Amino acid sequence: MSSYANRRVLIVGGGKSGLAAARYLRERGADVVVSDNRPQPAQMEFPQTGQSETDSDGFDLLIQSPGVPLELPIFERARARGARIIGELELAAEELRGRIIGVTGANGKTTTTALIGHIFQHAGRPTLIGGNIGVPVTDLVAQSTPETTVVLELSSFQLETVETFKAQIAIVLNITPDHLDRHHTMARYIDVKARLVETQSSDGYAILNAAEPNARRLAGRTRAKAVWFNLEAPGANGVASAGGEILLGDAPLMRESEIPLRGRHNVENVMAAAAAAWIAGIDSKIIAEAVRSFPGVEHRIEFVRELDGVRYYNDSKATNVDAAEKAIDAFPGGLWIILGGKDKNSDYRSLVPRLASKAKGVLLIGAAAPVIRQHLTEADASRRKYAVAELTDCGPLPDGRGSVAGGSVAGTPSLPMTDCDTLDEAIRTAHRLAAPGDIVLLSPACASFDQYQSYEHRGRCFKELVGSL
Ligand code: UMA
Repeated sequence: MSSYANRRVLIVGGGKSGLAAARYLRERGADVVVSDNRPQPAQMEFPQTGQSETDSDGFDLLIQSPGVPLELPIFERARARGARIIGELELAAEELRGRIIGVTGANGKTTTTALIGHIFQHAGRPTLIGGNIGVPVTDLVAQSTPETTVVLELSSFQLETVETFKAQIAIVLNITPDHLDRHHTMARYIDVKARLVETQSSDGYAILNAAEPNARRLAGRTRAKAVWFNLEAPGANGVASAGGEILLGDAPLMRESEIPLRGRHNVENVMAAAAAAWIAGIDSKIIAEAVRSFPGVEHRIEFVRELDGVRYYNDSKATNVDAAEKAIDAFPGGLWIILGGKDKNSDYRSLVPRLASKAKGVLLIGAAAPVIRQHLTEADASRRKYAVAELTDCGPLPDGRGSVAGGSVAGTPSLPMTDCDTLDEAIRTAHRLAAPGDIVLLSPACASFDQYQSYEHRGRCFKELVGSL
């Protein structure tokens, strides 16, 4: 008999993850109730309750959905009386079989997860893919066997409650600021991400980005063997890139130019995925073949359409500043970039140097538009002041550049920003203003929840609107 038989379990958050956990527990005989802070459909298959402090009374096991913060009073009270609080990942861990590859990072984890799945499938290995990528981990349990490779994209929200979950191969791509509205400090965000490697044992492998300090430092927090990938400097014991060639240890894998995805950050994703396949004993020819045939991930610098010589790209998955920077880096210039959505206490100032050199226009949408405008205006003003200082140092130029006129600098134009409110208006504005050769890029640097159900929903809307131009 399952240890959950007749046990009362409260699922907190009745979304994709919560309902999968509820069904999983019901199949094991548990008495499940779902708590949500929004009214649920009348035909909801489970008994429901609200999300006030006392709604967890009488339950000694609570399953937290990824999007529900652990600091809610409903959890505080349950915790105070000794109830167990775990996430859906930890729930699944008990029965999940096979070799588990866990992928985390602020950015690149969806692409890397999908690519690892693609390589293992190409190599004929039985493979399951899930986690934050959109498939709850409990939904994979029934299909998993000791021979399966289970590739999991894991967000900080999912790792927050990990106790016994253990990845044989863990990948940490990068830990740059994200979700600070939820985790509050960078230190806390790093601690949560570190759970992925902290639970590994000494026969496991931690694939870490040697070029990213926060990921690199996790080598000191794991018992697993560190395997490095490094875009910036070749090194022993890992995957490197030298002279445009990716190397597995000392052996060439493929040329960077053969990767069918835009952007240097995707070279890192390929290196990390190749390291996982290499550890699993997949032949390097098969790895390279699979990378070459990888179709990419929807909503990630996804080409949508060319119209009147203007190319439109959907990067709705760029829900933080670092991801948007990587997307900007992937293009040579001529950008009309759409920024905005739901702010996550982010700092948008670091976008300015890239925008100043590559953007023809910044189109602001959603609830975050005022804060983005404020940050970009401030950083742009100091950029232009700095440019004045530099020009003045060199003496005035013959064409008058370097002189200050009315508080602005001739030759150092300010960043052109337009408030568009909605995606629809932003696309129509870009369509009106863009010239042949330009790029219209939705890479919003924000979550989607102010105007959309998810980043996927926002990306689909973008594609539909662009399709209807
Ligand atoms: N809810 C509450 N109380 C709250 C907040 C939400 O009751 O305080 C309820 C909502 O009303 C809703 C439900 O919780 O009914 C939503 O639950 P959820 O936000 O945990 O979302 P799920 O539908 O369960 O989807 C989750 C992940 N969502 C989040 O982490 C926000 C999905 O990742 C994941 O694909 C899915 O589980 C399956 O594992 C999405 C995501 O945005 C893609 N992830 C973040 C990201 O990538 O940046 C981390």
